[in-house]
Amino acid sequence: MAGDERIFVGLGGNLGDAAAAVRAAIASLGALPQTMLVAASSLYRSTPLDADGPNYVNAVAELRTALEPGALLAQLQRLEQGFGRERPYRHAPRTLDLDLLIYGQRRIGGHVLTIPHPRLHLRAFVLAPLAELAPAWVLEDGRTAVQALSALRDQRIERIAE
Ligand code: A4P
Ligand code: MG
Repeated sequence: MAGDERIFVGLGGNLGDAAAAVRAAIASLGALPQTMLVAASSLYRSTPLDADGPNYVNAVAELRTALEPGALLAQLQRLEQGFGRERPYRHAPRTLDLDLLIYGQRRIGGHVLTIPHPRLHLRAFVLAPLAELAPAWVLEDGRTAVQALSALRDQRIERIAE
């Protein structure tokens, strides 16, 4: 049913009960057509980076899916809408943001979809949950997720207790 590439989706939110939205969205990812939820990271609380508003709740989910990248992105955007996402301006506070971080070894360059996500290696709120699920995953610059995370100690992020 689902494909055999490892796929990672980043989740984030900083409006309303963001932890509840992220947990519900993880469950919704597992219910997408031709898709299986392989694993979900812990939830993390993080200070907004290049953005304003309340602290974020972030997490990463690993999927397997038969959906091609463009079709998966469309499903992620549909889920964002379902969670009441509005887009008044770039990096505005949001109930739920879903980013397609990694789709196996695929590299896609484009405005509508860039894979791997171009900013993932700069963000502790992505790398900490990713490192839980795939510590040895090698990023485009040759570093592992754990190595890239260790260079970002100045970014404030903490794991939320279960
Ligand atoms: N797009 C291109 N590639 C992708 C991809 N790999 N995954 C396009 C998802 N979308 C991708 O996204 C804008 C456009 O990016 C989409 O139309 C899609 O076609 P958006 O979700 O509408 O807007 P955005 O999230 O405000 O912008 P962007 O550029 O995706 O922002 P980022 O880089 O995701 O940053 N701080 C903390 N602590 N935690 C956060 O989660 N998030 C952001 C958003 C900033 N600061 C944060 C956090
Ligand atoms: Mg986004």
